Amino acid sequence: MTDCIFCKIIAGEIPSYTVYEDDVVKAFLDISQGTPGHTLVVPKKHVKDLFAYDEDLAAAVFSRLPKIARAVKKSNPAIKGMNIINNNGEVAYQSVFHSHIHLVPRYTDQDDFK
Ligand code: DGP
Repeated sequence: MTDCIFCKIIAGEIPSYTVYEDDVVKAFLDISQGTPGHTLVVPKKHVKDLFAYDEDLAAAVFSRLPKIARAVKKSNPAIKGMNIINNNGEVAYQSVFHSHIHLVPRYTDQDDFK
């Protein structure tokens, strides 16, 4: 999709800090760090939201989460836990309409998590 910001990041037309990449997903740091290390896991195929996935793509994308979560956790020993967030639809706070999964590292139960 030509006017999709995440398609442009995947194509390398907009810079991002890549955490992980393979043939199915690209994971990169969120521009707005909820906590340090906040990462977005994005399917390379343009799908709008969860409702648009078929089973094969869902299996391929979501099965990669543990590996990427471990890589983020390993990058900083202070990370003690992680939230996985996936917003679908404007009413659910989705603002970029190319599906993505937020991995939000947690350091303490008092994190200033925006
Ligand atoms: P959501 O509200 O769930 O659709 O989250 C969209 C996220 O995308 C938001 O946390 C900020 C992030 N974001 C938007 N534009 C860019 C960008 O150009 N680069 C990066 N790295 N992240 C972006």
